[in-house]
Amino acid sequence: MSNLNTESTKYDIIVDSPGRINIIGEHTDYNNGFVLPTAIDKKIQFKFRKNGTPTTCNIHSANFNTNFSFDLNEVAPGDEQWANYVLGVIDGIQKESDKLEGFDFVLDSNIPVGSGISSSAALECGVAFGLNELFDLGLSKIKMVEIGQMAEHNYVGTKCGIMDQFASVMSKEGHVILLDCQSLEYEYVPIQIKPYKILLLNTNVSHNLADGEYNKRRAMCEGGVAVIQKKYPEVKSLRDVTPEMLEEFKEELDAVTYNRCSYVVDEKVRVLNTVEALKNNQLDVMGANMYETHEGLSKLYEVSCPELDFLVDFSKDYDEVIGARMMGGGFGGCTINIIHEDKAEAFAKAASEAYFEKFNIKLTSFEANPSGGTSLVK
Ligand code: GAF
Repeated sequence: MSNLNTESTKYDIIVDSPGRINIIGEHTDYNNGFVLPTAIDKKIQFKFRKNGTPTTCNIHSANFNTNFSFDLNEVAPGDEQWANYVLGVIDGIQKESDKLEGFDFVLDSNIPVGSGISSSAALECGVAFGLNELFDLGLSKIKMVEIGQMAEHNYVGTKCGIMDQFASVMSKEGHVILLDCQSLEYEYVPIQIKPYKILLLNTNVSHNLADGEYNKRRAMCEGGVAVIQKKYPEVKSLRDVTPEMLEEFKEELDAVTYNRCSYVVDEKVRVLNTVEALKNNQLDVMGANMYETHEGLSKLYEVSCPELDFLVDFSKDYDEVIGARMMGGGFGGCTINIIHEDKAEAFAKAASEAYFEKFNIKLTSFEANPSGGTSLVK
């Protein structure tokens, strides 16, 4: 373990595992709806090697400058949160295969943690992908995606949907993925938006109610479905509910549950509409839908925060921004902005100044380029 992180150490394989953005379709994945994500050019790089022991594993995070060791026979959630993502993946792999032996890996990331571009899925999927290669486990890509998702449920406690892990593993450069989270059927849609580009503004806040509130949103949606099912037993999730059907339950559902369900039901329509717009190069329609999504996430689903709302409102004064919204689980992280390439720098600078003046927090910004999924570098 002593030389785990030195340049001279020999590694067997190198894996890149990316973070993701999502054009539209937020909080729809666990409601069996549609999403439109892609991996981006921000990633975690892993170097793996077998260490010749039967069960000892050592990992090193260059970002946290921390080591963590464990035994393959004693895998369980612990106090070290970042390691739990890894341990959850090991647990999932061991349910599928008995071929794991002792290994070491180091990881180095340029994904800003807590920015809503899913460094956690990149971590889970990179570990699953790397160990699959290292030990020739024969796991399919979908199996790795599912193992990553279950690690988050069982070892971290977030009952997430499948979008982040799917995007991290399955993405294709220059495309977004229209994913049906019910059937897992998907379509690669080219994202040709020149002269516009995708700019992320990172609030650099991460309000810590995120995990508990996320699980509460999911439970509320399921509660709404349970009520609707009494009249419509064929409804299995909010995916199956139309706006007209939901309207029938306006009195019966409490106002908060009704609002949550209403956002999800409308978002399904917006995603499909946005895909058509993208295919027909109607970027103004795509942008308008993104603003509507933000409104729904902020007022009905209540997963935004003052910092995100401020940045989205700020963008509305700029004609060069055709769409903006909060992205990911919410309560902090980034806004995604579709902006004319000639104006991106000036807009980011103005947003940064206004944001600092309002919140006394430094805004960071970066361009996001749709990229390929988890891959073997060597
Ligand atoms: C988080 C979750 F991990 C995803 O599954 C998804 O629900 C997203 O929030 C909201 O769309 O990133």
